Amino acid sequence: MYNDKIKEIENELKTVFEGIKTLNDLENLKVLFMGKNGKITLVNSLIKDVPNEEKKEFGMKVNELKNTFNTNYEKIKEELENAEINAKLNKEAIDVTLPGVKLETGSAHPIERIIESLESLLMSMGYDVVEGPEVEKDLYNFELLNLPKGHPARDAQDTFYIKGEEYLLRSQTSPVQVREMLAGKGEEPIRIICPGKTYRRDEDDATHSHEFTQMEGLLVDKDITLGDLKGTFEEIAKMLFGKSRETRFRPSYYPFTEPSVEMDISCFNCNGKGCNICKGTGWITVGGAGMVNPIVLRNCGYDPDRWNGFAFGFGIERLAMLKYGINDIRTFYVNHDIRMLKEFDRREY
Ligand code: 2NL
Repeated sequence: MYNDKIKEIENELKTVFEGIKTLNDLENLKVLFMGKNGKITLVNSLIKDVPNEEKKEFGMKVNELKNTFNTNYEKIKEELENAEINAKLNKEAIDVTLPGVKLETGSAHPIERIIESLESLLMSMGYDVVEGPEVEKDLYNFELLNLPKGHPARDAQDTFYIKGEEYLLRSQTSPVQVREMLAGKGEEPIRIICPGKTYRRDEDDATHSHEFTQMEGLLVDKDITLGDLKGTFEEIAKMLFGKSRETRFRPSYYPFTEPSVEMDISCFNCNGKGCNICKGTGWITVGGAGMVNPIVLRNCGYDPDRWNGFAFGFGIERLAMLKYGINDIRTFYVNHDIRMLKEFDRREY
């Protein structure tokens, strides 16, 4: 009777694993045979009714049942787990021969490239970069810079005035420097560069835009000379247009500097021999500068008997046009096609 029970389970164990397709099925099977009310567990509990002389053999047979179950269980479990992993690997397989997805990256605008290269050079020379508002007071943009009312350069024809005469769109970045001097209260030396947008009521054409970009520099200290300005300009010229550039100053006029100069570089195209880029002169004007007019120093709170300094200004579009060989200023403002910007990625800066 006990032996029949054992035989029955023994037979069952021969086929019962065949139908198992998932780990879940396998666990259910384990409960069915080895669980608290499992078939093998129940048969095992019959041992108390087995006559003493048969107990040993009965025990061995039940153990055999357990071993058979466990051996099969472990084997099937391993197979199912392997199958599961293989299925997962197949599903997640990566075809390394497929073409990649190209990531589009941005690219700096040529105007920004020039600004950044000037900033990094001048910062290495101890200058701070300072920015200011584009809507300015007439006082800071003109009046304190020795451009009194009635001066031709502040003609309403050339300036965007805003509601009356007190406010305007700045026509240069100098008001930022005026603000710095006023903040310095005639006591602090100043060494700053001021990049930013400026506005003039120009007709737009190949070389003029009503909105353009300037970078001015201002240095105020003691016993500064035109020679200091020349050395500074030389560094800028070589950095932008190459080590073999020569520089020269030509006399000029600005109301805010005295004396005033035009800053020229030897032509990078013909090396000074004369070509169509330098219009046969061998020289190219790249900016203006001068010693800060004592009137401007006094207007801004600096005693011109104790302080002096120089200031310079560059039109960034003009520098970029020269440097990159662009002949129409409007190139910078239209067609912001990444392919146009990418052209400049191949260049040094
Ligand atoms: C040019 C010429 C120049 C200045 C800008 C300046 C500023 C202060 C005082 C004195 Cl606060 N001067 N700026 C001086 C000379 C020339 O710019 O051709 N810019 C594109």
